[in-house]
Amino acid sequence: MKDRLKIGITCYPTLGGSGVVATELGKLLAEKGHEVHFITHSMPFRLGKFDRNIFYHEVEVNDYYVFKYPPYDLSLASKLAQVVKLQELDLLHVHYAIPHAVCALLAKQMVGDQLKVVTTLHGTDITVLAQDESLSDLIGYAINGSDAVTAVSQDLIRETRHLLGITKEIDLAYNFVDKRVYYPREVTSLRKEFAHPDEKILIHISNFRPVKRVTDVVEIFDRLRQDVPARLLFVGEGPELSKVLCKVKEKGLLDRVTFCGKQDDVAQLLSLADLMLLPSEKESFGLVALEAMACGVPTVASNAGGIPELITHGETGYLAEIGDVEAMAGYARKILTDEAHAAQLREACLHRARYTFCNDVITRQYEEIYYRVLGRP
Ligand code: GMT
Repeated sequence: MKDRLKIGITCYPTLGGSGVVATELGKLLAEKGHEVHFITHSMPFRLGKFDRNIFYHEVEVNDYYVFKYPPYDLSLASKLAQVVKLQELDLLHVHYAIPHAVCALLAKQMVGDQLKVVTTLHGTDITVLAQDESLSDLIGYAINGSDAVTAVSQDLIRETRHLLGITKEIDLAYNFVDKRVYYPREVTSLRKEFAHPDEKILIHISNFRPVKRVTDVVEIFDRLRQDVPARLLFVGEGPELSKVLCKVKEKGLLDRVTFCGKQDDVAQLLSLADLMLLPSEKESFGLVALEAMACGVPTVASNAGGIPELITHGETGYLAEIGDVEAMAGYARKILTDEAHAAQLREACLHRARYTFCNDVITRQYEEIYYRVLGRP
């Protein structure tokens, strides 16, 4: 190993894919011998067991009566500066431009230029927030001020350039899965609890935000189950849950659909499934589809954002235009009624997840970026 680095990581510790990627990356870096300090408002939910190279520093928000709104961003910036000084960190790797990169730049001004800031863009900061004129300049400032910027897909890099006019170099660092966690699990007896032997299992995992178009999942399933005996598992919860539940009831599908709520051991559930559905409106990458892929499960998804960089049409799943539930149901039928084709897809999924989006490759890529910004190539 080159120099052992001292790295601070800030992310939304409890939020979906970005929190998962940031936490898993931190754990892998620690395993490689680096010292990793998570600086977040609560304990990252995937942090898991004790590791002597991992530290957690909680950001506490001051709520003095003079503040109309508790200033989380200032508390974070000041905590970042404090931890950097106390622990002599080399760099901060922050996930999301707003507010994390802005706070990291403030901390850098407080402690000095030797501190380097690496910012990873995950999507929402660009595809949603950058469209808001009151925030776009600030996002541009955060990106231009960072010592390195990474994005999770080519599509996100394109969008960042297009929406914000950014010319700075942006490194592509795809999301990854830990192959020791995401692999096809032995679930023969568990499967019996969810479906009869002749039934197929479909799965959808998300935070049920409108952008996920979860009602399309119900539409696809409704079309499919007319001729394919199947069950549908929903994992996760969020603002559209009631709407989805209403649609399930309206279609008379209650006895075919299981709402699993939020779950931790996603690899176990994915291993039960024959197919994942991801009909999102926007998706800068689609980490859940990669997690499914690593468990040997193909995805039928929308041709949106970075999804085509992950899913190869006809090889590791199928893509259809956003909202085309008819086409998506057709692709699902094609996979679920042709055992030989399903087996081919499964093999291709396992191979692609293992070799292209593998934890070792992507972790090394981040390390190279760290050494580069620190001038230690
Ligand atoms: O998808 C979400 O609503 C959560 C969001 C997040 O911040 O975790 O996900 C974004 O980042 C993930 C990790 O890089 C990507 O896999 C998701 O595609 C991306 N979501 C969107 O672009 C909508």
